[in-house]
Amino acid sequence: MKEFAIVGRPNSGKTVFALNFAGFLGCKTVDITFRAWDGMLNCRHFALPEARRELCSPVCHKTRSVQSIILKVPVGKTSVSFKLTDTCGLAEPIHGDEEVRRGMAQTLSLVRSTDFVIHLIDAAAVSAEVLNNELNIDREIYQYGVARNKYLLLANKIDLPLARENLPKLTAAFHAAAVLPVSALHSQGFQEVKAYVAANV
Ligand SMILES: Nc1nc2c(ncn2[C@@H]2O[C@H](COP(=O)(O)OP(=O)(O)OP(=O)(O)O)[C@@H](O)[C@H]2O)c(=O)[nH]1
Ligand SMILES: [Mg+2]
Repeated sequence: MKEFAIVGRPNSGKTVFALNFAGFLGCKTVDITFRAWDGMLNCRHFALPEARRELCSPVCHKTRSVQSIILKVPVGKTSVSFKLTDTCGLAEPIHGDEEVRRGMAQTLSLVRSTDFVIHLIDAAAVSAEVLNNELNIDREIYQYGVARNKYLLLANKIDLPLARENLPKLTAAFHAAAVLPVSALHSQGFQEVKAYVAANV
């Protein structure tokens, strides 16, 4: 089964995307497997609204380890299972909290082993740094993803006017990648994401 890893900065909307995409694919409930940095597994069953309440937050680094959901996407006359894995957000500074540092290391390790990278950027929060500095974490994920080929960039929070304003700058700066505008919160642009997933499962 192919794995699709959702990566990006803290607060870019990864967990909202994972849960609402599961809803878009027809799930009312999800079984989430949490894998701690030391390999400890824990599986929990959630109704989607409950998962959103418990796992999403405007406070950075809400997600601190990988959490996976098995989903199905229609392909032709059949449907194919895939693993959608949400991750601890990546950022440049060495974080003061050991759990976050371990979570980020786990994300970096997953980026190397996963079949496909879905990179979320908060399009309402793009700075000159994100657009131009090659040492910026978003540009590093982009360079790595483009080189590996199995990579999709989602310009998230496109429901916000600032995000729509920034979109042309983002697509120009990340021109070697497919950039899809989405609103994880409102499930906008999900049909296009689904087509990408179906083409790569
Ligand atoms: N307006 C808007 N807000 C969004 C969207 N997607 C996510 N958010 C908000 O952004 C905040 C962060 O969302 P999360 O999904 O928890 O972000 P994350 O990337 O998982 O963050 P970490 O777990 O901390 O790495 C929440 O307050 C969400 O409601 C979107 O498409 N539009
Ligand atoms: Mg999260």
